[in-house]
Amino acid sequence: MSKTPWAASVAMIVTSSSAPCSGLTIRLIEPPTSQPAASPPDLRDSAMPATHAAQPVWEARSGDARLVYANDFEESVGQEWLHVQRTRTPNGKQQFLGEFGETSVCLHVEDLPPHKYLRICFDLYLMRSWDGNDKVAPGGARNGPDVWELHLQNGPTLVHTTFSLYPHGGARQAYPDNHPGPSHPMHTGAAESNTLGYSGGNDPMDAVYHFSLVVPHTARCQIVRFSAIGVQVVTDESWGIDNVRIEALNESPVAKLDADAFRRLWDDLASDDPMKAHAAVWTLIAAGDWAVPFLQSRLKPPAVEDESVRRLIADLNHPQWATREEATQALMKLGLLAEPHLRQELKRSPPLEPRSRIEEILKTIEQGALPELEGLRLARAIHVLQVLRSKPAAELLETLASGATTSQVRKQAQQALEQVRRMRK
Ligand SMILES: [Ca+2]
Ligand SMILES: [Ca+2]
Repeated sequence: MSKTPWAASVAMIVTSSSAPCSGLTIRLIEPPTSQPAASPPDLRDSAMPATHAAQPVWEARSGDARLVYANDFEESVGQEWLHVQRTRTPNGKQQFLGEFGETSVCLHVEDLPPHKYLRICFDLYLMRSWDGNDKVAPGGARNGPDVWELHLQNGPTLVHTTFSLYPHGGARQAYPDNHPGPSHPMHTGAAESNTLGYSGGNDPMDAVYHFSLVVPHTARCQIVRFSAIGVQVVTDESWGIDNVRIEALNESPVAKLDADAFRRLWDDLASDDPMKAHAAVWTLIAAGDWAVPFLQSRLKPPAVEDESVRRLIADLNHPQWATREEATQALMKLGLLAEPHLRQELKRSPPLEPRSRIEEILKTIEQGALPELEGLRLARAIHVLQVLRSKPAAELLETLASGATTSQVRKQAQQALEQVRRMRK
């Protein structure tokens, strides 16, 4: 990997007994004006993985980003990390923090200036035979899933995913989505594949993933936790991080999005290109609470008047076949929204034809898991709300957790809501 332009700005760490959060103080780095770090934040470069940059749908705001921490691990690690082990990649080009196996590695950032958003950038190096979503090896041994997580202590889990690098088992990975979730081909979204010089058996086996995530944040101290969960021994599956960079921002780097931009983001959330969807998720998170009313307008079940559903149910017994058929289709389209009315009608022992039509509609609703991409869109939107974790975001999660939707969506929303409630206590 090429040396990053800001690599010279390694964080200056001082110990201070008067630090507001006790222990270490990370001294604010004012980036030199000649360095690209001083440029206005531009999500076109940072929020979107370089290899799959989707067309941006916003204008980046003029920036107020302040670099508060940077380390490329070429010179030192520093006491802000609980783990200090460094390794040079076999290709000799990079020194990084690692290698690690199944463990958590924490960065303590303290004495942050007043801010409303935090941008967290780093490179994740993955080495050797990560098994992605795979659970069981031939013979019954447990292979995975091999989970990697990024979590803000006392805050949200930003990434909880799996990676696959092993080329022979066909194992697929959750990244760029969260796990459990969909499965994508190995190396999806990787900025580099097999460049670091690691191997498993006779095969080159490593990958580099760029992360650049903006989250609403105001705390003066933050512990950023990087973890691998369920991986095998470090000689078989390992990871490390490099080029860590933290910025404090006073305003969202995403300029206020208009209705068209939100519509495109909504479409992208259900894109069959997972990196496009990933970019939409992190754009909505970086947009902060501007995103919530928009998501609310899309996620709240449409109000259905009881009377109109009752009329459609009555039409199932209409003398004209075309009207009966039309009502059947309309009720199927209403799906879960019509379900309670249909069940109520069944209890009244309707005549044979409407009864068989109602049974058919209910069967379709029960079997009708959401189309795959629609289900993914909802899971991604729920992740946005979980990371935003504001009061309106929590209220919308509450609506979804109890709303007229599939049991899977209700469960995902409930889990997200529980995490948000813990954070908001
Ligand atoms: Ca490095
Ligand atoms: Ca494994």
